[in-house]
Amino acid sequence: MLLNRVGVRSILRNGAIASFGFLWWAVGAVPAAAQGTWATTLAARDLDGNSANGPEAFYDATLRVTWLRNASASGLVTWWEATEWVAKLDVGGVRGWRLPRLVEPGRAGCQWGNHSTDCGYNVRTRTGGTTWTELGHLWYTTLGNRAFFDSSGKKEPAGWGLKQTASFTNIRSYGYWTGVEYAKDRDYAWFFGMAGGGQDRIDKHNVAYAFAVHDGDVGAPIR
Ligand SMILES: [Ca+2]
Repeated sequence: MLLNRVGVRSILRNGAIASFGFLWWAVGAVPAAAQGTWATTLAARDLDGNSANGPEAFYDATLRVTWLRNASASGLVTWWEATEWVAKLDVGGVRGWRLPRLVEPGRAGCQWGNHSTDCGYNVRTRTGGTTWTELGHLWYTTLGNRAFFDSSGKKEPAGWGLKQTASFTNIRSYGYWTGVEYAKDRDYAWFFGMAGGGQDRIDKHNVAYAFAVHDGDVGAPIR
């Protein structure tokens, strides 16, 4: 359990390790067929008044939010820098972006596990009308990716990793900030690891990417 977390953190901190690990683990792996919902739940949105240059965002009909298409526009930033970047973000005149949300189910703090918790892999993403983790829902449900550990705790199941990115650009196999501080220690914030589907908290001084999201449906449909 401890090793899992250390692994996630070393991947978050060091892109070289992430790249090496990703390639190494990919050897002999059987790619999974796309199983995400993106073809029916994500809709292209134009934000810059130019549909010829393609969409700048995707409306997520399940979460009722709009995701910025470029998933690494922030660069690698601390949590405070991510918060500042997203608050100032202006895409074709559209402002009001935020970092992804996360709601801790049950008691405060990380309850580590491989299934249906807030911390670890195969985390609880959405039940009833409650979205527990927007990034987790995007990675597991919308894109259809498989985690580094399956729900029974088996390591490196076939097809694990960031295999599906739909039509987003620049999704990195790296950590992504949520906007949510870790309630038990506010020097930490929650993040989601795009490399292997892990969710955990990490010191805000680390650098990770920021995925901008906007409430509701903004922009114009592109056919
Ligand atoms: Ca456009």
